[in-house]
This record gives sequence, structure tokens and C-alpha cells, in this order.
Amino acid sequence: MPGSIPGSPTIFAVTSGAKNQPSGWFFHLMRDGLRGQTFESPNMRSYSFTHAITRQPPASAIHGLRAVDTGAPDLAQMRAHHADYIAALKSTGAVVVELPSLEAFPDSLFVEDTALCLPEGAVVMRPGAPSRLGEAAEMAPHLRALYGDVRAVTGAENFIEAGDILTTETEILVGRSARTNAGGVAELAGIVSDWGYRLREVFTPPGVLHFKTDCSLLDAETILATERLDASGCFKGSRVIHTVPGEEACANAIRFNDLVLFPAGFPRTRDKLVAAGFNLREIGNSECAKLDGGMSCLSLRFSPSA
Ligand code: CIR
Repeated sequence: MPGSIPGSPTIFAVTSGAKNQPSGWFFHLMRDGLRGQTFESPNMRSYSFTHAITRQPPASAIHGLRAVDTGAPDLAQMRAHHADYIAALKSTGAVVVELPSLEAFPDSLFVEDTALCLPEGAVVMRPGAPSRLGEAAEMAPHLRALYGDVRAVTGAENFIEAGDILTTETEILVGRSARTNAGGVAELAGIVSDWGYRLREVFTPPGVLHFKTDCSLLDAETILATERLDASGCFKGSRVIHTVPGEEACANAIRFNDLVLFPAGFPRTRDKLVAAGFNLREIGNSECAKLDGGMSCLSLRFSPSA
């Protein structure tokens, strides 16, 4: 597995067929909408969702992967935070599929890393952490139950975790990292080009677990990011709100319908986002943070079209 290697971003262009449509997302949203609504604008597709999938934290989560050991997570507290998180997702009207815990996989509560979900279909990932590879196979049947088209990254040397993927209104950004290599990015690019998406390869800063550890989509034009990630230039053309220095750990938030789920304990960045007009819901994240997990990691968010 390669580490983070700075370099020129690679754009994987759309190459084929259906694919010359402006965007599959727009058509699906116009047809299906969210909870029966019809959107007047396509500029909601990257943060309007009808569904989410979560997985209960297993008791084995106390043995989950972490870059630095700051002590074992408190399981009861982690589960209480997880329940608050699910309640926040549901409060937006979304259907939340709550999967049972998987004791064999300590990190399996971090379902985001197992799949990329788009309206046209889902792509099962190939996690770069050996202990997490089996989590993707566990997720696949649940995706097949909701989607007509479920594909997978399968190359033996290709690795990719969806924590490294940020889907915006116009493109899919994928950060190479210690978990996501060039082969994984290239294989995903081929898969999503068939659905009409443009994929841009970027780089997760050294020492940062995933690309989205350091950034989040807030709306069609706005990204929340750490200064260190924004300095790489990967968000040129977007409005970027920086986390306040010292509060970098709150860069991983999620926009989910009308809410921004935001980790509790970062008051200065919270106030900045509230002042910018976002509707924040603070969720405790102290225990998942001990395992380098945050708001995005705890769910798959999507609007399946079939
Ligand atoms: C891991 O190291 O894989 C887990 N302990 C944390 C995964 C966090 N997932 C994410 O950022 N998408």
C-alpha cells in the first residue's frame, strides 16, 4: 500500500455512452424526489437522501483500529452517541436501516468505508486495512436489497475505502491515502464513468486517516475543511469554510437533508457554521474519536433509484 504521495491530480473523464447526459442524479431526483417531493433544482443531490444504513457498535469496538492509543472507548457511551446519531438522521424523514453488530469486525460500525452509494447504483469497496476487508462483503447483500445495480472493486492489488471519497454536485473526489491506492482509484473511476460521473484523484495529507477526516460537504457550493487540506488546492472553485485552528478534529461532519450533523466539543467552528446559516445538530463523538471515527464514518447515505 502506498502512503500519501503529493502530485498532480488526475481527472478520470467520462468516456462512454449514457454518460453524455448532464447527470444521472438530476434525472433521478426529478423523477423520484425525496419523500415524494420534486426538487426544482439539481443542487441538492449530493446531500439530499432518502435512506441511510448504520451498524450497531460491537463489544469488540474497544479493540478497533487507531493511529494513537488514547484509551479504550466506553462502549455504553459510544452506543448512546450512536443512538443520538440515528435519531438525528431519522428526524429528517429518512429511512434508516439499522444493521446488527458484527463482533468479528471491531471497526464495522464505520459502515461508510464499505461502499460508495450513488443514485444509479452502489459500489462495494476493497478496504486497505486487512482487518476490515470482510466488512465490505457483509454489506453487499444489504445494498443488493435496496439497489438494482451493485458493483464492486475487485482487483487483488486495488484498495479503496469510502472515507476517502467526497461526492459533490459536480464530481467525485477520491483521496489517495494509506488505505486507498492508485489501483483502487482507477478501478472506481472506470465503474462510475459508466454512470456518467467524473472522478478526480486528490491526496489525503500524510498522517491523516481518510480524505474526509479533514473535510465535509456542507451544501452545493460549500466545503468545511482544515486549513492543511485546503492548502493542497483541491477545493479550488468551491467556497471553503476552515475549521478554527485547534479544532481540526471537527472537519468530519455530514450534511444530511436539512441538518449538519456535527461532533460536539468544537464551539468556535460550530459558531462559525451557525453564523453562516447552517442548521447544526451536535452529536457526541468522544468514543468514536478514540478510533479515528467521526460523523461521516457512521453511515451510508443515499437515494437508490431502483
Ligand atoms: C479505522 O481505522 O478504519 C477505523 N478505526 C476508523 C474508520 C473511520 N472511517 C472513516 O473515516 N470513514
